[in-house]
Amino acid sequence: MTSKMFTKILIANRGEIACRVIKTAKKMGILTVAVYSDADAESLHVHMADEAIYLGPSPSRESYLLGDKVIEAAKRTGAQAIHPGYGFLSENADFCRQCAKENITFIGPPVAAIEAMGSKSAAKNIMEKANVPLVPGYHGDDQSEVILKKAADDMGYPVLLKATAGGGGKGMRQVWNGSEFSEGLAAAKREAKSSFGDDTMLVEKYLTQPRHVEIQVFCDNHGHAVYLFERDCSVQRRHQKVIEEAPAFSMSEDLRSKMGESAIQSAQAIGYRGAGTVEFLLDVDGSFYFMEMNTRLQVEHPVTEMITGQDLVEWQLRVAAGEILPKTQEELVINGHAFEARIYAEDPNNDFLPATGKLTFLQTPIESKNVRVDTGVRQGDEVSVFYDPMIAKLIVWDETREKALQRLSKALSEYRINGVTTNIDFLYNLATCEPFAKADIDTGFIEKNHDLIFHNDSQTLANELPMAALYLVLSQAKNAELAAAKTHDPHSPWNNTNAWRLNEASIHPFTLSHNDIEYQVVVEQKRQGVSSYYLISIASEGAVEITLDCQGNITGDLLQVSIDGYRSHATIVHCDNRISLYRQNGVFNFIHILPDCGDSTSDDAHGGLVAPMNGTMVSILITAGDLVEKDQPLVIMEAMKMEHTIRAPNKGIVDAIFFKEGEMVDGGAELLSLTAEEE
Ligand code: MV4
Repeated sequence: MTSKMFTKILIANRGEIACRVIKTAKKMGILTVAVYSDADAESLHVHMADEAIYLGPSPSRESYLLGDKVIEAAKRTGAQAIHPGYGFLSENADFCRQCAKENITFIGPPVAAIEAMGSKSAAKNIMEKANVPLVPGYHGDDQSEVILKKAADDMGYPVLLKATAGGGGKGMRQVWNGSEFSEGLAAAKREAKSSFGDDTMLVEKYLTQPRHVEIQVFCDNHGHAVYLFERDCSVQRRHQKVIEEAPAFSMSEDLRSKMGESAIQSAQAIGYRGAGTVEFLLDVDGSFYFMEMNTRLQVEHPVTEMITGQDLVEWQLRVAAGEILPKTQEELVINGHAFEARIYAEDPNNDFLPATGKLTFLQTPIESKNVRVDTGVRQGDEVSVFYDPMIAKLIVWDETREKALQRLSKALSEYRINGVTTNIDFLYNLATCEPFAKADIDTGFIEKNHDLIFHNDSQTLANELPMAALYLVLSQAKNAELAAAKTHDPHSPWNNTNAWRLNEASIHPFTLSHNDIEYQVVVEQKRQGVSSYYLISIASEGAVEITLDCQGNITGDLLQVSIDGYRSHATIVHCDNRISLYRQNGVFNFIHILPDCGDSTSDDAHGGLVAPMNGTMVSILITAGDLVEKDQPLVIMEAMKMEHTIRAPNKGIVDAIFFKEGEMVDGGAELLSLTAEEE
C-alpha cells in the first residue's frame, strides 16, 4: 500500500478535541475543515480551521451526529479524510462504512473492528479465543438460575452480575454470598430488562479493589503493532474519568510488558488499525483482566503523548495515509510522569450538576514543557446545554510523579474561571489530598476519600479581606487618575480620590460580604513622604476589630500587597460589585455592598457617595465648596436605563467632585466627597 499524505482533512467534532486535531494538522501542513452547529458558529475550532461548514441546529442529533451532512461537507470542500475525534461518530460503524463508500478515508479503525468491539460480550468471546486474560467468570448462553448459581458457587464470592447488553457500569450488581444469589439475580435481570431490553447475564469474580489500567496501542496497515505503555484511569466518578496519569504508579517492567503484549494480542485478534485502547482491570495481586477495547482516540491520550514525546494525532494521520508506524517498540521509552485533569462546568457541591453560563473571565496557567492546556473555549464563550460541559483538559508533566503532581496542583490553582461553576476546587482538593500523593488509589478512590475531597473548610480571610479592601482603594485611585488624565487640569486637587481632606485622615469605609457574612472594613490612607501606606481595620459581627499595616499596588489584574510584613499577591477579577481574589490556595469571592444610594422614586433616599453600579454621570447639581442640606440631590447617574439621584447623607460641605457630566463611572467608584457639618 503506497502512502500519500492528505492535503485536507475534515474534523467531525467540536470543542477541545477539534482544536487539538487542527493544531496537529496545521503543524503537518494539512488544510483543515471544521463543521459546526448554531451554538458553535463563533467557536474556537471554527476560527482555527481553514474552512468551516454549517451542519444545522445546536442539538447534536441535528448536527454533529448527521453522518450524511458530515460526508457532504467533506465532498463539498474536497477533504480526503475525516477525523472523528471521540464520541459523536467516532465509533459509528455505519458512518465508517459510508466514508469508505464515498472513498473518503475514515481516520480510525476498520469498520469490522468497530463492530467487533461494539458488543461487550462479543468482545470478551474474541479475547478469550486470543488467550487474552478475562476475569474468571461465566458468560455462556445457558441463563438458567441453577447454571448461573453453580458458576458463582464455583468461582467463590463475592461475584458481580453484569448485563451483557450493559456497559460503563450500568447493569452491574454485587452478590456477596450464596444466600443472596437468587434475589440478586432476579433484581439484576429486572434492571437489565428495563434498561437494555435484554436480561442476559454474565457472572464474574468481583474484584473489590481493582485499578483501571489501559494500554495505548497502535497498528499500521503493514502488520506493525506497538503499545505506547499504560495509563491509570482509576480516579473516576460514576464511570466518568476525573484525573488520569501515565505511567501507572508501581508498575513493574514485567507487568508492563505482559499487559502491553496482551493488548497487542487483543488488537491483532480483530485486525485493528490505527489508535486503540485496551482497558484492563488490575487486581491487587498484579493479575489483570480484559475489560473492553475502545476503537477511538481517548480523551486522555495527551498523558501518553507527554511521557513518550509522540503526537498521536500525527501517528493517526500517517497511518491512515498508509505510512508505517513512526516508531518501533524498541524506540518507544517512558520519560517522566504526566497527569490530566478534566476541567468541567459542573457543581461538585450539587451532585456534579452540569453548569452553563458565560465565561466572563478565563485565565489559564501559562503553558510550557510542563503544562499543556487542551481547550475549545475562550473568555466570553458560552458553556451551553447542548454538549458535554468540558471546558478543558489540563495536562502536566515532570520527571517524577511527585514533581508532576506538584505541577498539577499549582496549575489548577492558576486556572481561573468566572461566570460558570467549575470543578476546579474539587480537582485541587483531590490532587492535594494525601492518599492521592501516596498513590493509594483504586476505582473506589473518590468514594473512599469523600470527606477529604469535599471538605469545605471555612476560608480564613485574614489576608484576603484586607487585600480586597486595599484593591478597592487602589482601583478607585487608579480610575480617578485615568479620569483626571482626561480633564483639562489633570493635577487639580479636586481630581484625587484619596479622600484627602485638609487636616483630616483619608478614610475609605467598605462593606464586604463573603459567604453571606458582612465585614465592615475601613481603610485609612496614611502618607509617608511621597508614598502611601494603609491602616486597615476589620470588624464583623461578634469579632474583635483588628488593624493591619498594609501597602500594595495593582498591575493589570495582579494585586501585590504587604500586610503586616506578609508579602503576597492575588489575581483580581472585578465584575460589577463582585470581586474574586485568585490565590494559590483557591478563589475568594467577595461582594462589595454599596451604600444604599436610593433612587429617583423613593422619598427617603440616603445619599451615599459611591456609584451604585456602572453607569454615566448625567448631571451635577452642586459645585465644590457648596453647603448642602441632608438629602439634597447632589448628582444624577444613569445606569441600567434608570436615573439614580445621589443625595447628601447629611448636611455638609462639598469637598470634591470626581467625575464630569457625561463621563462613564465604575460601580463602587467614589463620585464626590463631602465633609459633614458636625465633623
Ligand atoms: C468490574 C469491577 C470489579 N470486578 N468487574 C465498571 C464499568 C466497566 N468498565 C467494568 N467495571 C467494573 N467491572 C469485576 N469482575 C469493577 C468495575 C468498576 C470500575 C472499573 C473500571 C473503572 C471504574 C470502575 C468503577 C466501578 C466499578
